[in-house]
This record gives sequence, structure tokens and C-alpha cells, in this order.
Amino acid sequence: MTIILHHYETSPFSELLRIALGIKGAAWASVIIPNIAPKPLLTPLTGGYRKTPVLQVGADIYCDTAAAIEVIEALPGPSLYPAPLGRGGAMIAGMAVGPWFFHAVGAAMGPIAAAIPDAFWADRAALFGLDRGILEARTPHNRAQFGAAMARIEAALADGRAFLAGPAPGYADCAVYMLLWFQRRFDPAAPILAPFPYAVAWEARVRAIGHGAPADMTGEQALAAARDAVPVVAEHVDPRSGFVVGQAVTVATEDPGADKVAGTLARLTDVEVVIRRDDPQVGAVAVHFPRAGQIVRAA
Ligand SMILES: N[C@@H](CCC(=O)N[C@@H](CS)C(=O)NCC(=O)O)C(=O)O
Repeated sequence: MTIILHHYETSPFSELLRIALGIKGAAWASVIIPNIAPKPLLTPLTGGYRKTPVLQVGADIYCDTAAAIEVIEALPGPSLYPAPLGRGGAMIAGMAVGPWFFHAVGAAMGPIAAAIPDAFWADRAALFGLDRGILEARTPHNRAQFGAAMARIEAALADGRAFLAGPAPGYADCAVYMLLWFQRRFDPAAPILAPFPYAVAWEARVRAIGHGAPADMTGEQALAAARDAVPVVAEHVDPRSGFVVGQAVTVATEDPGADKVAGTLARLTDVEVVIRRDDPQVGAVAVHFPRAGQIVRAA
């Protein structure tokens, strides 16, 4: 079934998945979504999760790159967890999507924050508590912290390895690469990267992987694809969790302005949370989240 990616060009987390699709050499459908709320053609699928990107396969909706990466991993082609590190690559990725991420964002956006529209800052203040003035004031700190991250990336690559986890590219490369890619969004010369020649050479290798074979799709077509499919979920709720299959729950990210997605619990493990929803526009869907980073509450 077609992989549908809901994303926008300038989104670093979207670039992470686009490169992962490139590693697989995958064909996929590209739906461009707004970079601020509201997202009227996405909400019927996710039930309110509004972050970017979202991956869709029929009536199965994958929120967060940590959930989406496993769908991409299951595609034919080279593994996103190449030897010798294997699944250990996910822990490198965890640095990039976690502690390094907002430093990288601050390093890139702090210097040009004044040129970005007020509506963007109002949206990010509501979602992340990200304030334009504070971001501007913290630019030197964020640039220093991003430099500290870059120094570690450089040191890891300085033994001459081609990719972070070994000779082949994987999830670790996709996730760390998005941070460097984002610096070049606002300043293609990215002098902040210049002191790190191994990292810059590696960045060029990752960029050369490309995005696979995207084909444009409209948001309306993506809704129709969900309407025409049925969700595929292996029901299982970990008895240690205190929840049961079919229980009404909400799922929300840890962000201050996160929307709660309501549904009935289909799957809850240490790896994932899956809820079923019935939507007036698309019918039955299953919304998949990674367990990490989500707050599950009884509704
Ligand atoms: N943990 C999420 C983070 C996603 C994220 O923060 N994405 C940014 C854009 S790169 C976002 O959602 N911004 C708000 C928006 O796009 O509406 C993931 O891995 O997918």
C-alpha cells in the first residue's frame, strides 16, 4: 500500500523521514501540510495531533518520526539499523531528536527570528512555549550548545567511517543530518558548520542519498485513501500498564500546548500506543504513536 507523507519542505523532522525513504529507494506520496495550525486536512486523520511529519498507510496513521521510522524500516531495501551498531543507532538518533534539537533550531533561527512572521511565533509559543524574544536572546548559548553537539559528531566521524553507525547509512544519520540540513535552510553557507570538516563531508554523503521517489498527492486524496482502507492493528495492551483493550483514552505529547487525541486503546506496549478512532470524514482509523514521549490518560 502507498506510503503517504504529510510534511512541509522546511521541517527538519520531515527531512529525517525523507532521507529514510531515500535509503530505502522508496516511492511515496507527498502531501504538503501547513507549517502552523490549523491543519484541516490532517486533523481528520490524526484526531488532533498536529505536529509534522505524519505518515499514513491507508487507515493507519503514524504520528512522530519514532513511529514512522518503523514503517519505513519494514519496506524492502537496506535496513535503517545497519551493522555493526544495529538497533543501537536509535540511541544516536535519540540525541538528535531530543537534547540537540532545540539548540540546533535556536542556532539556525535565532539570528533571523525577526524576519519570520508573527503568526509562526504565536503558533510555536502556544505549542512549545517557544518565545521569539527568548530565542533571540539565547542565540549565543544555542550556537555554543550546537557547537558542542557538532564536536561530538565530528569526533565520531574522525576515524574515517562513512556513516555514523558504520559503513552504511541508517536512522542515526537521518536524525543527525536534519540538524545540519536545518542550518543551511536559513544560511546555505552555514559558517557554523565550517569547523567540522568530517561532519561536512558526511553531510554531503547523506544529502546525496536523496528522498527516493515522491509523487504529489492532495490532502483530499489522502483522506480518500484512509476512507477506502481499514486499519491494521495487532491488539495487545501490556497488563502492567493498568489499561485494557478497548478502554477510552486520550494520548498527548509532553508539549505544553499539545492537543489530546481521543480514542479507544488497541495497543499499548513499551514501544507503541495505538488508538482507534471513528472520524466523520474518514471512518475508522488507527493512530499510532511511539510510547516514548506520549502521555496516555484514561478518558
Ligand atoms: N517528536 C516529533 C517532533 C516533531 C516536531 O517537533 N516537528 C515540528 C516541525 S519539524 C513541528 O511539529 N512543528 C509544529 C508544526 O509543524 O505544526 C517527531 O519526532 O516527529
